[in-house]
Amino acid sequence: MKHDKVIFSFSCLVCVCFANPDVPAPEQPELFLKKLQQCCTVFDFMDTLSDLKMKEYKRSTLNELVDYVTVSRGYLTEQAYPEVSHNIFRTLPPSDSNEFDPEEDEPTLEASWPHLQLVYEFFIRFLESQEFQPSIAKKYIDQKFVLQLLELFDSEDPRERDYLKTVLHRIYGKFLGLRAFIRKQINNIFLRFVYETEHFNGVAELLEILGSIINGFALPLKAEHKQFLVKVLIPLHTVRSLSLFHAQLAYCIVQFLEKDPTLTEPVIRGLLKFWPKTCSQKEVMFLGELEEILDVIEPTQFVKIQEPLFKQISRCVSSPHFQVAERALYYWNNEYIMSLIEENSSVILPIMFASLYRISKEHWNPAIVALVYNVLKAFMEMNSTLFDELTATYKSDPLGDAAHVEEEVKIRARPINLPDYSVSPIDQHRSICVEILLLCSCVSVLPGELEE
Ligand SMILES: *[C@@H]1O[C@H](CO)[C@@H](O)[C@H](O)[C@H]1NC(C)=O
Ligand SMILES: CC(=O)N[C@H]1CO[C@H](CO)[C@@H](O)[C@@H]1O
Repeated sequence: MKHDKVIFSFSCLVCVCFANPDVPAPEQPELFLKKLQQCCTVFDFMDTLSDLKMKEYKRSTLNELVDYVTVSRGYLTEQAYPEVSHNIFRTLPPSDSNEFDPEEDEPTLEASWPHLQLVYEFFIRFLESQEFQPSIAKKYIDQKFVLQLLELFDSEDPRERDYLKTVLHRIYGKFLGLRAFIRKQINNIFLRFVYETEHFNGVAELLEILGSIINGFALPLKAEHKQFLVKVLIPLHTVRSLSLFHAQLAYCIVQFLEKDPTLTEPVIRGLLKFWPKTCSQKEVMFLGELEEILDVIEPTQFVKIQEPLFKQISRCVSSPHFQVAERALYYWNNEYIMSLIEENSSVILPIMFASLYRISKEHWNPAIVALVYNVLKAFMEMNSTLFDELTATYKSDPLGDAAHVEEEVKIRARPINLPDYSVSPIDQHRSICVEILLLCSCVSVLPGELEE
């Protein structure tokens, strides 16, 4: 709740410039300042019965201020940006349970939200105002301000994090001198998150901002950015709560690879290195991300990584977990991946064949067996000579009559209703793209060149 006060103690002073156009000019700044001062009173929202009238009064005043800052023009003079040295942000309330698990527990919602939301709203409009001058405001919106802002991303309240995301994005867009600092601090938050705490609520939001930042990186990429990819983004995959930010993380990774395809090999090797050993849910996420990467991979890069990659895919196909096997087999429904496999079938078939053959004979799940027959059929059509050679190696196989694999494939491969991946990471991914575009749309500096 102190936070409220903070942004206000800042904006009070900064925004004397915006005033009610209906009031004669000399009185405007005074009136505006008065209203802002009124709003600096902070109420106790934990006590739901106290000060009801005053709370409502403050809410409507905040609303008025939001309107002022949106429509007023022509009052932003240098005197309106006086020195503010103490922008003390509130400290976040301690979590109800010490062991807040964002995957399981309900977040603690911010009690003062009816006011806090308007404070954020006001601040964003202020930053977006045509008359806002970064060169003056940078005295107040400085590194310390950014540090405090970043700390608030740990808020349990997703509504607050959503506003913070917009605030930070606007600041990144307008304050060129703070960009390197912001990236460095996000870098630090992530490293602490991966290697020390495994706890920070705003990882997904920070990744979304990064997604749009990466979009604007200039080529060739700086060593610093590549390091961030390899040393920070890839290790983020090891965190237990990956599901909470995986879609945003995959988006950032793909952004990097679209910028610079030569990073494909280190990225895929990194994913293979951190491949989940015991968590099938995470394995499905990795497979989803790999498919997104394969969707944009260049054939020259694919060739470099195909062997270790398909060894892993072959292991996934043989997984006793139905969803893992199914997700891996689903790749054969992707036309671009099929074309990559086909060009290098002499490498990939021998890697995959043993698993597929074994599953066709002994997997417990008929749906998986059916998918496998389809994959075998595709392989047979790609290169029947090679296929025959491979089946021949199973001549003396105790599991069954290898001589008839081919006939069996012809009989048993048939159209299958493919699993519904409508809530797959790819779709999530699309909605993130939309979010990021929205995030960028209001700032003329974005999403173009974001280097300082
Ligand atoms: C099919 O596989 C055989 C044996 O590995 C190979 O010699 C031949 O070039 C392949 N054919 C095509 C079209 O790739
Ligand atoms: C061993 C092999 O077949 N390599 C081929 C893989 O595909 C690329 C084109 O994408 C060819 O250039 C390689 O010869």
